[in-house]
Amino acid sequence: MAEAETKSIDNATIKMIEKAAADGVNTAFDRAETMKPCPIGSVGSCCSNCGQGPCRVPLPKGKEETPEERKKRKGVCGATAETIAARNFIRMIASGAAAHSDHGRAVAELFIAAAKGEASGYKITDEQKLLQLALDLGVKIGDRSNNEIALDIGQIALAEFGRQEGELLFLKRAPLKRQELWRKQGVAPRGIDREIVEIMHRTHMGVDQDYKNLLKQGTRAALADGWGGSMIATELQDILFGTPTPVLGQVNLGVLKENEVNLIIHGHEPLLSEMIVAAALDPEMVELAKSKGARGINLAGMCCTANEILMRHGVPLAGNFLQQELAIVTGVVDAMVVDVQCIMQSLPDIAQCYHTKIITTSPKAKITDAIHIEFDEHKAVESAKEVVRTAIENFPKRGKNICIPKEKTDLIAGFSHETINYLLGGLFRASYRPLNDNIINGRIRGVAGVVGCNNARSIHNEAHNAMVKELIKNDVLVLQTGCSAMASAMAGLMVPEAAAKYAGEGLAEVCETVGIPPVLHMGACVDNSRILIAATAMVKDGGLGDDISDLPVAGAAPEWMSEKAISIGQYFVASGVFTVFGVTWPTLGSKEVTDFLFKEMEEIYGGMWAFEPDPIKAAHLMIEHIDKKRKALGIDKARERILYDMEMRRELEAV
Ligand code: XCC
Repeated sequence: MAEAETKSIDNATIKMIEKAAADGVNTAFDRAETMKPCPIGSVGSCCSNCGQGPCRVPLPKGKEETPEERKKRKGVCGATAETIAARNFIRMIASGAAAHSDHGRAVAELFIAAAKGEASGYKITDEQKLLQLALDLGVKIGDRSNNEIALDIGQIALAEFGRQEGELLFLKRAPLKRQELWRKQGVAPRGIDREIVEIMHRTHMGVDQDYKNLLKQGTRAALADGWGGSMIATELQDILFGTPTPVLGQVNLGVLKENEVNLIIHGHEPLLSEMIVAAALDPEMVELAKSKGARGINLAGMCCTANEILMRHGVPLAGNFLQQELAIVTGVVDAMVVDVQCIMQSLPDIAQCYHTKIITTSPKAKITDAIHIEFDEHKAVESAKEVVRTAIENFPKRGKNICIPKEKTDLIAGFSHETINYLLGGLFRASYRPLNDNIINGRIRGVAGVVGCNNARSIHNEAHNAMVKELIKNDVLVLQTGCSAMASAMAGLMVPEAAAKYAGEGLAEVCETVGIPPVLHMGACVDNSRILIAATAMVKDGGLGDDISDLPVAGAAPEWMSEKAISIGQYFVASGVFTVFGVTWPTLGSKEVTDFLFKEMEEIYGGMWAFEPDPIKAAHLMIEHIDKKRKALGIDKARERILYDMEMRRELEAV
């Protein structure tokens, strides 16, 4: 097996890793070989929170640790392995929640500017969702204009970030039992920023030194992400840019075009990318491209921005996290424009070997050696045109060393909560009833959310594909976001035909009846909030218990790497979902902290974490959990009976 084939299961990726090697270009795949993870830091046992350290608390020698040995495992200040692991873990949550929430804040600010008419190019697109949200938030509708209503909504949403007391408004969307549990546990978030700041305070040297108390604050901040910052981002983006509906798209590096200006939009916030989509369609820009010898302008997305513009405009996906450098290696990317999150600092270095211009746009995220074109939402159209123009002007500078892999796969995206509701029940009786009924009758065994990143420490896309295939084979409907969704799309799992090919009999039957793929693309990582809403809708529709923790559902991030994934996982667990992560687990340096997350959390929240790097084993942990919940609901018999009948039918046919 060639070396590149040990790094990805995707042919386009393998080809570009080989081309990078031939071109003398160093990528994350190479760096992952030379830069080994620190064995102490990777299990959460290194504390660098003060100037007396970093204190590296070694792992216990042997299985049973004596009290004497244990005493030696302390930092200079006396911090124990538990305190250090818990502090590190919740600092990851703080960072992840901050990233999602700052995204939500930017959307809220733009929403207000648009409502005031101060952000030209932006307008309310989904009126129905605007009015629904107004009802949810108690905003007066009457005969007020959309912009007046939107202004109130935007201000209420923005105030959630700085709220100091009470609790976040969207918590009320959760099942009642869950809300009560959060209140009883003291983890109902007061304000988004407040919970994140409090983590930074508590983890400062010499503050909170009880690992359970630290983890509790981690839970509170994570809930402020899922039911706060991320949910605000998703809701307001839908209203501004449109709630996603099914759309045909394509994925993989093969979407790049030799004869067109290729502009890749990479990052997370759709504020900029929406405008770039509009600017690329501008006849003036298309003419300019033609005047430079190009046939047109080809936009493609990378990472979560890709998911945002795919869902709303059908813009193709160039690839997921580990393909960002490789896109440049094709030699045909005229510009890559980035905003925030998951952007590798190596991009300008690699771009130097080709002709690509790397353009940063956010004052929060500059990269040395990149061009900076600051995105000003008040002059969004001009900013976007400048970016597109930069790509066009660079087109004639393309070299001869180009290679576009032929791989590209079709997918259907755009399965927002509203779309699933509609597809299942129709416009006038939209509901989750058919889903619940098919879970109860056993055709669908359960539902799994498979989300998250790629990680250069594991084989690109391998775990995503193996896990998702195993789940659908076992009649588990899969909901996806982020880079994980793109991995499944590349493997052809997001088209309706995938049901007959890969899904179990029961799931395939339901997918064929409704006309959906067995794996549903629900959007970017902030759109994990859509999964929370979908789970709540399942509870509210009845027949599957009265809380999310009663549902036969599970979550996973088999190739996670981002701190955002930890925040997402924690809010899923605290919302009652069994959640399994692959690759590595950041608290293994403390048995107590790990046991709390893996076991005790289930007693408190009904959901818990697990760590299993083998994706097939992890899928079976999820299936076991789903079956456990089916049993508790008393619907395990229905499934057994149906399978038995089908077996019998097959046997009869064979005779
Ligand atoms: Fe980043 Fe969101 Fe992870 Fe992909 S999945 S590597 S966080 S782009 Ni969000």
